[in-house]
Amino acid sequence: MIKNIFFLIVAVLIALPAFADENTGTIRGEVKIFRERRFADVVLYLEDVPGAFKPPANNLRIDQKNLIFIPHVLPVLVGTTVEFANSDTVLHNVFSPSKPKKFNLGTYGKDTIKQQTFDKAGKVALLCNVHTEMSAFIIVLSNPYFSKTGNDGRFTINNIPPGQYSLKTWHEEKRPYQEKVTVKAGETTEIKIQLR
Ligand SMILES: [Cu+2]
Repeated sequence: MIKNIFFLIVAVLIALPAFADENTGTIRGEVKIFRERRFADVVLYLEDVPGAFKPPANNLRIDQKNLIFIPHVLPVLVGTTVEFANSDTVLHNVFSPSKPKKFNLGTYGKDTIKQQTFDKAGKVALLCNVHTEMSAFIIVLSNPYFSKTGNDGRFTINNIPPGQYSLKTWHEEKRPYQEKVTVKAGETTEIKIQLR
């Protein structure tokens, strides 16, 4: 009996994404960067998707470990709160001079967590005034249809309402790229991009 219930739950969980996809579409693809071997940390996002979007109930987190912000790039929806942890034994000071969110969390040590809400879209550069080599970026976006590449350059944006959108890229060094993309219900649109 318990075994049957277990299999039923597993079956429902497997079927769920299929149901969710029925009325929405997916954009999947690959980003390559000219003359690079690592294709990580490219943010892909859709512009002008109508609707009101709630930020995630749970905070996201950026850690500071071995004098590095992890992750180096974090795309978030407008209104998202990000926690800044310090896993190092040295003090860090997180601040940003960027227009969408100027802030300074002060200098703090191990196992202290401070937080900041990002309420305006745009690029927020993170710095540490103890370690000038430390840097990271929070890309604040106006809708939840975004993704970030892994080292292999692959990305997926799920559950997109059908329509025509501009798919845009952000990368800390490369010029932005954009392309018109048509999203159809129940279908996956494949995209290949090369950044220069
Ligand atoms: Cu630091």
